[in-house]
Amino acid sequence: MQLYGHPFSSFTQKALTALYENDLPFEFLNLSPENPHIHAEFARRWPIRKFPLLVDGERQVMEATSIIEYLHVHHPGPSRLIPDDADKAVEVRMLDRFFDNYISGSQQKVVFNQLRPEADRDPYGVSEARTMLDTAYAWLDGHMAGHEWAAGDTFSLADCAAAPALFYADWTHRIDEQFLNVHAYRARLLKRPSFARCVEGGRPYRPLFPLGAPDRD
Ligand SMILES: N[C@@H](CCC(=O)N[C@@H](CS)C(=O)NCC(=O)O)C(=O)O
Repeated sequence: MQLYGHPFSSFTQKALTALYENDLPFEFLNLSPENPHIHAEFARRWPIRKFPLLVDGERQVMEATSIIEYLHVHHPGPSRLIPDDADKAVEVRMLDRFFDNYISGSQQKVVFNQLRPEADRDPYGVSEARTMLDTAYAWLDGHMAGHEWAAGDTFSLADCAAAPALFYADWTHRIDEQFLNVHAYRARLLKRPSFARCVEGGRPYRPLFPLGAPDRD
């Protein structure tokens, strides 16, 4: 297998977490600027140019969630990221959508806005995104009471989404101190060996963080 992505990209880290969970062999194709040939092949394969992208022989899978679903079906391992129980799987997929849409999506809005020329910035959109993050943190704090992982006591697809989402969201829009369950969950995610490996892989790129990476984590 080959994974196109960037070590500092949150959605790449989501897919990497799943690959590392089951110790799956793959080649990482780093979409960093010094690899123009990798960029060219990636753009040919996926004109939308959002990464990660997984290639497995003849098969190509885009979207981090779909990559994790694909790995679950075709390369299963001891870490079962989607529960066999169909109803529990609904919960996992629902929470995966929560982390992508309301935490990662909102934090990306703030970061991408910062990368725009001053005249093209969208303060209204940023303010909406920050409000959404506060609302999402508050909901998550209640949800995580008594939970070790997002969908209960087993690490899942939802936690692969949550790890980079909360890692970067806290840098972008600090999780209020009152949300103790969210802080504790984020700390657990950062200690999970699969995600800790992603954090280490992205560390050299921290100077690229447009809002300035904090001196922690
Ligand atoms: N819905 C996509 C989102 C992927 C995404 O937003 N990737 C970012 C990196 S974290 C990206 O490709 N950024 C490059 C760009 O927008 O040009 C997924 O779940 O994989």
